[in-house]
Amino acid sequence: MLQCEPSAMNQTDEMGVGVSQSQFERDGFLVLEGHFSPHQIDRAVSAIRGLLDQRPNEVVVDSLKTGRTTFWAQADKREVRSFRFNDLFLMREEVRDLALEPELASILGSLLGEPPVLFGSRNLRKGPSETIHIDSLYTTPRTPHSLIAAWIALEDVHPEAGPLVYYPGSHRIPLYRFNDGTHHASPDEEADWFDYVDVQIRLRGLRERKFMARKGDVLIWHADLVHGGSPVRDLGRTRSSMVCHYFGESDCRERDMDLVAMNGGHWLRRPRKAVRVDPAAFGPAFPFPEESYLARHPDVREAVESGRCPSGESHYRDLGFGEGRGV
Ligand SMILES: O=C(O)CCC(=O)C(=O)O
Ligand SMILES: [Fe+2]
Repeated sequence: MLQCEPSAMNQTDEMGVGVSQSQFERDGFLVLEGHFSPHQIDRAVSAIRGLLDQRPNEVVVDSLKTGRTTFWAQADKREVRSFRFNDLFLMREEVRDLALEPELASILGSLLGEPPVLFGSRNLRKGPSETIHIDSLYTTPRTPHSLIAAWIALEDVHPEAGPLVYYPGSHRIPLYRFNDGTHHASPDEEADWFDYVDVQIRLRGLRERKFMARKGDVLIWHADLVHGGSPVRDLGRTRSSMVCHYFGESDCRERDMDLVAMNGGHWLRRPRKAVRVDPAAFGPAFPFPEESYLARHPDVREAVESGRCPSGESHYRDLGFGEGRGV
């Protein structure tokens, strides 16, 4: 069900996508209240739990405590709440069934003006206490604005559990230009971006809003909407959620990406996120992912095939790790 802002509603078309679209253009977000039934959510959650219990080698996590990216199979599983689980959509169709559920895919398609391509998903059991940002700072789409996100509540959100916060209308703040001339964040200028946005928010009188979601609710936001995870006040509370990011189809076609059609949209078949761990992490219990390393680094494959290098693993140990390559 589409929930419109009271001012955007009228008696004839309060549920119409046309109205929601104008609300999205005006405010940069859209709430779909009760979009998923408890059964739909539980099905995905139990598939995810099953996957994580198996600890397969391809699941990659980011630590919320240290920011380090590593393999879930090598992480401390008692700390399950302290990790962000990347791209489970690549491994489980139940995750794709939520992210590209037909009605959601159709709404995302209307807002983007073309079919959505699911390229990333992140699952969290806890609020990430993330500072405010816009997604296009880090994942800068080829065509400006051709990026959209959907945040799905996998349980009711408690006010002390670090609800997602966002600033309605902030997507209209002109994009900040970094010293290299792009809109892509450069790490040593992030503080400048923050100062710029802080001033813009105050000048425009924009106000923070919290997404007090119920299980099954969805918040869709624009590539340039300012948002983040508010601080978790009660560390014992979970805030189970899944956030999905989508590009517009044409940008992906231009880059010749491998798209799999689904429900009027697509998901991107791509390698899992790269990991840079000490070569000592690999051994009999966790073999080096030879094939994915060679696929990620065609120059290494070429060196192995021509006999200049014995294997991808030896390349990583002797050179690749030092060169900052990912596995
Ligand atoms: O879940 C959150 O609190 C924030 C997630 C987010 O900003 C993102 O994944 O883009
Ligand atoms: Fe974000």
